[in-house]
Amino acid sequence: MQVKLNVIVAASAALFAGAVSAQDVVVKIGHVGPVSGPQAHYGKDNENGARMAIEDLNAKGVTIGGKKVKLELVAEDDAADPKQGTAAAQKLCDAKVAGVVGHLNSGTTIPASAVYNQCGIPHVTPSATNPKLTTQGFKTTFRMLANDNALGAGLALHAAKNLKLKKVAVIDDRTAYGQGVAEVFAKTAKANGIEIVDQQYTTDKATDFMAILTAIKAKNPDGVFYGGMDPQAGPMLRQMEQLGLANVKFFGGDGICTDKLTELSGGAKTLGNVVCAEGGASLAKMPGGTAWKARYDAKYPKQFQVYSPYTYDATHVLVQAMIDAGSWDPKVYLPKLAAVNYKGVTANIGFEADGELKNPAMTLYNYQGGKKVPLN
Ligand code: ABU
Repeated sequence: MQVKLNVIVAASAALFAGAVSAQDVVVKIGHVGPVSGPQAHYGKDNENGARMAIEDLNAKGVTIGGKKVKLELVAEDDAADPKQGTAAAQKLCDAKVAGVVGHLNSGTTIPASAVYNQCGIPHVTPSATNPKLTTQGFKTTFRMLANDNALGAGLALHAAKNLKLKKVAVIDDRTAYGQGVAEVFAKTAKANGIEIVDQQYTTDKATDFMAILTAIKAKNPDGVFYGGMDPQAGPMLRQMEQLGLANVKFFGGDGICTDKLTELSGGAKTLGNVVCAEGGASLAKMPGGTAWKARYDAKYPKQFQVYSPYTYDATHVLVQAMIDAGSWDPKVYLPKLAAVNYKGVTANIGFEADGELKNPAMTLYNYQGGKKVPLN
């Protein structure tokens, strides 16, 4: 049955890649994220993390059920588009990969999760944070970090309790992630005495925010929350500076919390007003973060964004479950994945019954001199 699932006897591959012996079997692991379009920098970073894990595991040698296996990454691009996301998921099902790391966006991961559930292949998202993902009852879905209930609420509490803000405007990009995290922020902010003075909407393709920022300026807020990604947050920060919103705090979830935000905000001083939240520990506080990041930077200079440590760990977690089960057949190793206890670079990883990470951390950041700095 395993041969039918996902294994290619590698005799023919060995003709092309001398490193593989005729006895090795190839176990395919999928990765999906946007490696084209405005979010390609996130997707490439994620794919790099998964590729690095595969290379490390192959270099160390992996034996599953007494067979020496060669892991192979099958990388797909969904361009952050829900339709392309489900098409990529179906392609990976058809290719009979053993498991999938992905997708990156909530808007692609939620519909793709139904495809993986249907074909019985586990997927582990390193970055999609919309809480709905794990409420669908799919036993094949797992998440590597805290969700937007933690991120939106953590930012709102910081705004209310630590920064003592009174009036905040909310913008979101109408994606599953942007809308969801903005809703949690607004609800928690209101419950903690902050008035939401305006609510505006944009898209994950927009670059001109002058009209909505002008409307917001008229409401005189002391903070703006943006639910969305950095290709919009960067220009938004520049345009806030142009409009004289220079002293307004700017909040966002993990989607804006990238190294690239510095470049995309083009030297705007408003970058210094940003507070963003990520659903894990800072690299310095991760069990293996600092050493791992040094190796990543040597391999992929200037490509680090946010989630590659999580794709690295997600790949290891899938393979660990296969080793524990002695099989790469998803039906056989899925219970081991649900019960996994793996010491990763990012955390000690185990999953709740719904696929959420057990005991996720959360870190707030700001930008000091253009560098992202953890606040806790
Ligand atoms: N977590 C922010 C970026 C990915 C997403 O959830 O859409």
